[in-house]
Amino acid sequence: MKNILITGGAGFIGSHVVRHFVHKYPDYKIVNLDALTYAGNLENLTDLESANNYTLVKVDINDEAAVNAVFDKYDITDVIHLAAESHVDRSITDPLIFLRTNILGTANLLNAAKGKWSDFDKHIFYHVSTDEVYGSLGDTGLFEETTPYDPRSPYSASKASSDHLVRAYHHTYGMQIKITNCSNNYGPYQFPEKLIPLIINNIVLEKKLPVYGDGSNVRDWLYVQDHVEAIDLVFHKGTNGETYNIGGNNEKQNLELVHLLCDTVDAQLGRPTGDAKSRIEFVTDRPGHDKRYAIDASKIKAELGWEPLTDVATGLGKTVEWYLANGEWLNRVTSGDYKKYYEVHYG
Ligand code: NAD
Ligand code: TDX
Repeated sequence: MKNILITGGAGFIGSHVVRHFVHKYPDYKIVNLDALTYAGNLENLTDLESANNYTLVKVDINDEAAVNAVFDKYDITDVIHLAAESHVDRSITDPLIFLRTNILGTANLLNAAKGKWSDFDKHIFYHVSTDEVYGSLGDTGLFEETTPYDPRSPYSASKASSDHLVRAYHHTYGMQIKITNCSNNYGPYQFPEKLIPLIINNIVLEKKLPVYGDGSNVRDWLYVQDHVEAIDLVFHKGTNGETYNIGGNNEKQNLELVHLLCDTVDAQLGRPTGDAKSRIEFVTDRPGHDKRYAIDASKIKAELGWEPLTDVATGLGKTVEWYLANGEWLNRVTSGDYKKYYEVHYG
């Protein structure tokens, strides 16, 4: 019997992970622990409200008593930890909340698990992390699991710290842990502070399309469902104590990606080709902007048989379709605080 605590399950990736586990494993009880910050949205999960193997608890991972109470009440057997502050730009203007949630919050969860679990062989603490912990690549090379950590933003430094803490609980206390470091995800339900949904939203609204610097920075894009399949595999079959890199094999310069998005949205909206592209604006670069991320995902392929299945053209097509069909979701998440954030960040 598994009672799995999924943290951050009301966010972008978390909601896909929760939905996947609730549907695919009816024998598991899934407890979604989420503080419902600006990035957490119950609307991402309305289809699960009637599922009888699913519960949501609104709890902050920093709240020691509340987290312990959840472990006790639901007899938590395993953790898949996604809750985090996740946006690099926000970490540059307000680092402390990233340290609190991503480092101290992770330590708090680890402590709760350590206090509750008597036989570590029977329980898994799975930590979902990012490729940004490895730093920034030049024109060549790939991040491997053995690449030394070199985080360069407050966000990536906080995620690197949390990775180290999870490994420390494995080595010091013998906790069974798994870590994955994944490249940039995209797909439905992503909050429109991140590049892809922000650009889609701005194209729809005929606003400027802000590209940092000269648009030559490279990211490796992965469709979120491919990430979810990897998490499922690593959770069930990954080796205790190991790290696996996950990547999309889809490197794109930001400008090239924005061009693709412009063409895709224009086509789906029946606007003339070139309409959106005319609104691209090169804006002040992100401080410390990592140049290039690219992943060597050969370990997870060799050990667990995982490969990304969705190419960028297909994934972007599906993503744009989803955002255009869910205009009300987009309107609601971009009202209120988002307007203030946008004004301060983009002027
Ligand atoms: P997100 O910002 O969309 O969602 C984060 C979720 O965590 C939200 O539901 C939020 O309410 C919740 N949360 C935040 N602070 C909390 C707290 N103190 N207590 C409880 N819940 C809290 O993030 P995402 O993009 O879905 O990323 C999920 C995880 O995956 C993060 O750990 C992130 O570092 C990692 N990751 C993301 C990407 C990506 O491209 N988005 C890539 C690799 C790894
Ligand atoms: O308005 C923008 N203009 C722009 O040019 C925004 C928001 C971003 N960018 C650039 C910066 C990056 O090079 O686009 C690229 C992608 O930016 P984000 O969507 O902010 O993602 P990134 O900073 O690469 O980090 C993401 O991937 C790794 C997630 O936010 C992290 O949570 C994850 O760990």
